[in-house]
Amino acid sequence: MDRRSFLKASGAGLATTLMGTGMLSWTPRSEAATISKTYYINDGTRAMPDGVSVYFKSYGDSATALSLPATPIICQEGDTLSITVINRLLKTHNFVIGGLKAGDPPLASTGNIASGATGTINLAIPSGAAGSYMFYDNVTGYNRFLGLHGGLAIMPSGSSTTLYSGSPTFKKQLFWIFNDIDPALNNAVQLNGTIPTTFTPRYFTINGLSSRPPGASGFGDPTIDAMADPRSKLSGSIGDRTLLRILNTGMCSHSVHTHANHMEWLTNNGVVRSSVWKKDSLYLRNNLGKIDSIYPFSPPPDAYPAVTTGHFPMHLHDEMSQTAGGGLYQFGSMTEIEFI
Ligand SMILES: [Cu+2]
Repeated sequence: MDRRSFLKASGAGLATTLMGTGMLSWTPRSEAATISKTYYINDGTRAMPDGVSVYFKSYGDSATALSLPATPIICQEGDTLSITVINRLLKTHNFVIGGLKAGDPPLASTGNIASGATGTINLAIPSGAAGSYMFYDNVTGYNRFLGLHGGLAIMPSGSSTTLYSGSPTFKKQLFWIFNDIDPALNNAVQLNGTIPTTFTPRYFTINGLSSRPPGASGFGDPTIDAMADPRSKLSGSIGDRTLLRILNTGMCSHSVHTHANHMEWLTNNGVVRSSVWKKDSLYLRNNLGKIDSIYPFSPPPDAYPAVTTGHFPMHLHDEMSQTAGGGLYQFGSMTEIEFI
């Protein structure tokens, strides 16, 4: 087996085991249920594309394993969310769910969780709340992009194919959570130093990873390379319409650009759009911006001769976000779109 085949084979094996934290799997129910999840607020370091080790905090699945972003939660309207958050760190933290719709409590929160303490949320999901949400820490303005964030998907009751009642339908769904990292901030938090008043990002991630071009260390490794990460990569055949739940935890606005197909643009910052536009680039607002769109997996309309398979990128059309360490091009927020 040559190196390329080996990387493909090992990638496929890992994709299977990681699927539980990647592509959202969902079986609708006719009855409500209680969805329970425990997160551990922890910390650790991760190597950036230029080899620099950077400090992060996360809502981990275990006491010590960093999870960037947190493992997503999926539930349906009518369910009760029962979330337990254990703070393993020395600072006070919390866990809030941003932007549940009007008529709900505007912000579901554990309240402050002191060092070593446990916080809980017990929240009945009302009808009409179907959509995509970010949960995060807002004890400080920066804990969110230090890594304490994740996605919550609320499905319409009984549906596995719609974002909201009457929406265009999809077959698969996943989160794309974008973040921007200024190591000066992360280092200051790690060292308990003075928090910088400026923010100059050097690294850009999708679901906690940045991409690696061919030949770079980690290329093709789904635990390192965002192009191969099953949590991010779009892989489908013609007709495998995929819902993209796009969240921006970072401080930079972005231009999300897909190749081969335009996206069907369903929502903007939590509001259902009055008509569905087809766009190849979508403006993603900074600081909790969010978009839902469907990647239709239609035959690429501009290909000549016509094709139904191939490999294409999703990248951000703001050029800074394709770099790392201030200039390493193609080490930024990208992933692969694979027509199989
Ligand atoms: Cu492009």
